[in-house]
Amino acid sequence: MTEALMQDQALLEASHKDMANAIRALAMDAVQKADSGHPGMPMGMADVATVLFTRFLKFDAAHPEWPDRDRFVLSAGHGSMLLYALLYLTGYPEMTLEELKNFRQLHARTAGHPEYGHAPGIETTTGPLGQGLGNAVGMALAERLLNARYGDDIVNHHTYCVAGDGCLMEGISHEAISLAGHLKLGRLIVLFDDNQISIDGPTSLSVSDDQIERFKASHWHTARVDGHDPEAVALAIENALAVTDQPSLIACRTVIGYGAPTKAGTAATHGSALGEQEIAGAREKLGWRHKPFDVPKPILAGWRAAGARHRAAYDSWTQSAKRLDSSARTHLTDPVDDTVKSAVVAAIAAVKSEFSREGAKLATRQSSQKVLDKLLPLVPGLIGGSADLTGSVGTLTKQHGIVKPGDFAGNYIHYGVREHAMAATMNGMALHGGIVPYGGTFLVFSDYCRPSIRLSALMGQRVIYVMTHDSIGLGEDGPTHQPVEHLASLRAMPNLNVMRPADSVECAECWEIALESKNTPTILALTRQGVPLLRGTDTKENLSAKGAYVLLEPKGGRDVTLIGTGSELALAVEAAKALEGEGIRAAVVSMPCFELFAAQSDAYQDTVLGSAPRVAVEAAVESDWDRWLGPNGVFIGMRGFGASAPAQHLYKHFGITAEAVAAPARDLAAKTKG
Ligand SMILES: Cc1ncc(C[n+]2csc(CCOP(=O)(O)OP(=O)(O)O)c2C)c(N)n1
Repeated sequence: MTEALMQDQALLEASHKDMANAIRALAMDAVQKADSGHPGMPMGMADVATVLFTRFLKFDAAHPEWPDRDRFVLSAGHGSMLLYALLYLTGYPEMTLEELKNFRQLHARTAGHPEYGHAPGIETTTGPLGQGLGNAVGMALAERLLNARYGDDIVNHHTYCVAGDGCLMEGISHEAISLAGHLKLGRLIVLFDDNQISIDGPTSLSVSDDQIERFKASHWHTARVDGHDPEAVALAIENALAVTDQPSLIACRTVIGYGAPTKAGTAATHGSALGEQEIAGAREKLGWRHKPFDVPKPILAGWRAAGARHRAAYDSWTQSAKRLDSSARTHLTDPVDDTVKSAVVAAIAAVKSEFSREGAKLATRQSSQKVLDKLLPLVPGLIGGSADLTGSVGTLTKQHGIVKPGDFAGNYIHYGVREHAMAATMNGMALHGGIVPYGGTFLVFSDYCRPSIRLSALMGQRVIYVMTHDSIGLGEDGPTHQPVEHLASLRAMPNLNVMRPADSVECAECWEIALESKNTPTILALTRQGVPLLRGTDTKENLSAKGAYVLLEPKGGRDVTLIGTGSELALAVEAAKALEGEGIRAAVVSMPCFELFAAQSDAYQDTVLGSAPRVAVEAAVESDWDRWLGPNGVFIGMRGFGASAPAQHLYKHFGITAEAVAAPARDLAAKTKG
């Protein structure tokens, strides 16, 4: 018998019931051993997952990196044992039985919630409910975008997402569902674990939405099935696959903790170990008479056969991919390879010297648009968009084509007023591979994206957030629109580069860094108002890449160092000039990115900051500026919310002026001198 025939045979011989029970048993056992975790959801969804993984999901456990695999997203991330059990059973080499036994332990691949990068097969980090659903929309969108570019031979897969009541209660679900329906993402299939239980008890305590009607209203294909009837589930998936111009929702009515003799169907199974007695009862009830973590050979063989079902499809895909030219093949997984990188470096150098030659006063949002115009033809995977602020944030260029419902040839997405889903969708696109997503909104609305920004950072994804109107400098729209605490709160997030360029040259440099930061997302905090060009010379090196650098060094040593970011760097320069007239030697340091500066050597930091007393200026709250200011430093910035007025009046009103910078600098310099 050939290997393929033997596998078919093994899959045929293992019964659906045994295979699903293997998931249930592993989930019960791992949670019991860890004495923490969520057994109810995996036990309830075991039948649905078994049908999906043994009959539909296109994957090859031996080649988890296959770009044309179907994506499986466990949005209900607390049910992580469902995913870990599936990865082990189907034979992903890195998900061993040992890992399951170490569930939730330090350094195990089996973290409490699935973490991207811990093991192949974990397509995204989930746990904050609803995020996975947003990621799945992004993956389904990425698939269509790449399909439009590469064709069916190369990109032709589906995205499946398991979401629970919690995911669908979250606000992000509304945005994500609505966007997916609008764009006609027919390759997206959501399997809703409709068990009517969440932590507090029955969902009737808090929600009475008709989910089917809700999805229908957003133009989804919908179905309702008994989630414990494998044939009904299979038929529903088949029907969903046949619908190509609408995403599909399959509401699977399940029993949480299915098989647990006294706790099934109750919130008691949601988030804690079942206990030895209940587990013994469940083994009895399910007819699973095997020891903890023991999956009998024929059942495991059935599962392993499922993990290898698509080997021939994988092989034939590899043949097709060989026919691609080598750069197209690389860009499928690495959209900023060395060739693209050197083209970007050259383009940025050119645009920087253009900016410095022209010397124009430009808002950094405008400079950003000009930079994008140059970058777009060079980075085929660059996909832009904005949350209904396209004209204001400068994310669209003449080079763009618009992505339309069912038409994915374009490279610009009108996300609508859906900041949260925009961010989660961008995470999904970046995770899918082949795409570098960027999206724009006002910096103040980073709050509306924050849970997803946090996941971009945690997962180390190259997602670029173009966030404009970055201070009181936006003027008349007033304090609701003026970020004051946002820079500080974003800077507090690990693995996020918060970049606030001071002029068009720095703006170009920040774009270059953002594109090269493969494992770090970027916030580009950009101005609404025009800012003067400060880097008229010295444009060759990417000075922003070190996070901070000396813009002006006075002759004969420093009496004081003035540090500025973004639009306020010009105030520092103006103050330095005024001080120079008084015989005070002030250096000016530009600090577009705290995080990159913090990563420099002590020696470099010391050279930039110097030993003279320091004054920093930024139209935002002080927060952790003291790390750069030293013991006697002075901060000039905001102390509370802004106000509605023309920008120049606001700067004066809040005391953020060149004179306000010069005054303490004068005092500090006098103390040093005296
Ligand atoms: C954004 C967010 N809020 C709250 C939680 C905490 N939490 C984890 S699971 C859960 C209930 C989810 O209910 P459901 O989706 O029905 O899962 P099931 O009880 O069926 O396992 C909650 C509130 C979370 N993980 N994420």
